[in-house]
Amino acid sequence: MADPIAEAAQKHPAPEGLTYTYGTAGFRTKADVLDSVLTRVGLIAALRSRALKGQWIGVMITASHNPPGDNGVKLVEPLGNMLQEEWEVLSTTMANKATPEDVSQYYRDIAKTHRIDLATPARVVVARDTRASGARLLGCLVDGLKAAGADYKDFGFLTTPQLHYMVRCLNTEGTPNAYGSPTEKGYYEKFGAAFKNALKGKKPSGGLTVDCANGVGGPKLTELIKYLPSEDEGGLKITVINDNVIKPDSLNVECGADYVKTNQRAPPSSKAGPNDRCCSLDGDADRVVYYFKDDSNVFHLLDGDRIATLVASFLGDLIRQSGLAEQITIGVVQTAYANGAATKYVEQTLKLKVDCTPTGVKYLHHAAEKLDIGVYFEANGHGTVIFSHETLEAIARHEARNPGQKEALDILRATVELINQAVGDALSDMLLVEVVLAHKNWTVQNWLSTYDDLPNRLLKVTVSDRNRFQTTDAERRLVKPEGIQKLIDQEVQKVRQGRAFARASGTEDAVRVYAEAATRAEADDLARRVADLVK
Ligand code: 16G
Ligand code: ZN
Repeated sequence: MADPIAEAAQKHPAPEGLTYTYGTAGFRTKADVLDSVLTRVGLIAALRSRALKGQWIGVMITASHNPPGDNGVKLVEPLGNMLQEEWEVLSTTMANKATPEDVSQYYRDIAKTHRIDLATPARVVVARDTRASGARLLGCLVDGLKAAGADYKDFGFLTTPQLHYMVRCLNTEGTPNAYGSPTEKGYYEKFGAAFKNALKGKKPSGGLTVDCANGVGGPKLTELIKYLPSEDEGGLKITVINDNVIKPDSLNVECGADYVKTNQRAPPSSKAGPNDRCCSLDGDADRVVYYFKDDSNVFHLLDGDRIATLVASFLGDLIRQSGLAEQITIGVVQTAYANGAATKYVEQTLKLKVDCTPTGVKYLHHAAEKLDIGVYFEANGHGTVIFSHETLEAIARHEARNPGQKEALDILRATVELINQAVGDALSDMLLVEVVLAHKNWTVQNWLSTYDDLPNRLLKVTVSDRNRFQTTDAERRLVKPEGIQKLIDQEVQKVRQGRAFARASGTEDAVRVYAEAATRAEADDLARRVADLVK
C-alpha cells in the first residue's frame, strides 16, 4: 500500500551526517541542506494542528538577520505564540530521522503517544521572507503538508509578525476575542487606525528614516504607509531605505537591525542628517532598533532596552492618568544583556519591577504573560508589550471621571490596539515609539538623556564544545565548567560597576561573553579577561 508520508520523505531525503536542532528560533542553517527539514516540519505542523483539534498552526520560512545563503523555519502556535517546548523536541527528532520509513513510523508514533486522531482536520498557514531559497523550501514544506492531508493557506511573502498575526486572527475569527481580519489589508487597517487614534491629534516631529535590511519589511512598510495618516493629515514623514528585495544577495548586508546593533554604526547607505531619527528592522521585521548621529557626528544607539523604558514609562503615565493605577501594575522583562543602567532606571526612576529571563523571545514572553502589563524587550530589539485578560477587561470597562482621565483612557485603548499582542513586531513597535515620542514631545536627544548606558562589550569566543557551558540564574552565572564562575567573579571585582557573564549561543557554535563597566577601557578589559577564561 502506498504510504504518502514515506513518499514525501523519499522525495526530499535527509543529507547524511547532519544533525538538526529546533533552537530558539526554529531550524536555521544553510538553505541548501534544509529541504528534508521543511518536508518534515510540514508533517509536524499537521500533527500539531490535529492535536489542537484543527486549530490553525503557522509555519514561517525565514532566517531573520542571517546572511542571504541561510534559511530556516519555525512553527507558530494558535494564538501566535512560539511553539510549545515539547513539540520542539518532537520536531528535532523528526528532522533527524534517517530513512523515509523512519519518518513515517515516527509520524504514527507521535499520533499514538499524543492520542491524535489522524482523521481530525489539520490547518496550516504558511508564509516566507524574501530569500531566494524560499520558493524551493516552500515546495518541500507543501509536499509534507499534502502528504499529511493538511489544508493550507499560503500567504506568500509576509514579515514574521504578520504571519503570527494571521494565525491569531484565523483562530479567533468569529469569537469575542477576534483579533482582526486575517488578511494583509486587515493587518494594515488595524495598525494604521490604531496609530492614528493613539496619536490623537499630536503630530510626530521631524521625519523617520527606516532601514528595512533589504528584506520583506521594505515592501510591507511601503504598503502600511498607505494606511497611515499622511503628513498633511498630521502624520509622520517616513523615508524608506534599503528596501531592495529584487536583489536577494543584499539582504542584511551592511544594513538592518543586527548590523547596526553589532557594529554600533548606521548603515553606510543612510543619508540621514544630524539628530535625524532613524531605525532599522531586521530581515523578517520582528526586531527594531533606533539611532541617530549627533551634531558632532557621534552615533547613538537607542536599542531594545531604550524602547522598553520609553514604553513602560508612557504606559505607566497613561495608567495613572486614567485612574487605573490601583488595579493594574506594569513590569519589565529583560535578559542578562540589558544594560545595567537600563535596569537601574526602570527600578529606581520608573519604580517598576524587573524580571530577568534567559535569552530568546519565548522566555521573555512567558515571563511577561504573568504580569498585568508585561513590557518585554531584548537589547537587540525583539519585543512587545502584553496585557493580561483581566487588564484588557479593566481597561475596556473603566469609566473616566473627568476629561483628563478620558483623554488618557482613549490614548491607552488605542495604544493597546497598536501593539501586536501575538509577537514582537518591528512595524508595530516602531509606530508605538513614534506615538510615545509625539506625546512626550521628545527628540531623540531627550530620549537618550533619560539615562547613560554603561560602556559594554560583547565578544564571540570559539570553543571546542559549547555544550560544556551550562548556566543558571537566567544565564547570568556558569555552573559548568566547574570553577570558572569564581574566576569570572574575581575579574568583575577588579573594575568599577562591573558585570560580566558567559553563555553558550543558541544559534551559533560559540560562547558569547558580555561585560560592562564604568568606562570603555574597563569594559573592554573585563570582556577580554572573561573570554580568556572560557577559551
Ligand atoms: C534567536 C532569538 C533571539 C535571541 C537570539 C540569541 C527568537 C525569535 N530569536 O535569534 O531572541 O536574541 O537567538 O542568539 O527567540 P544567541 O543564542 O546566538 O546569542
Ligand atoms: Zn528576526
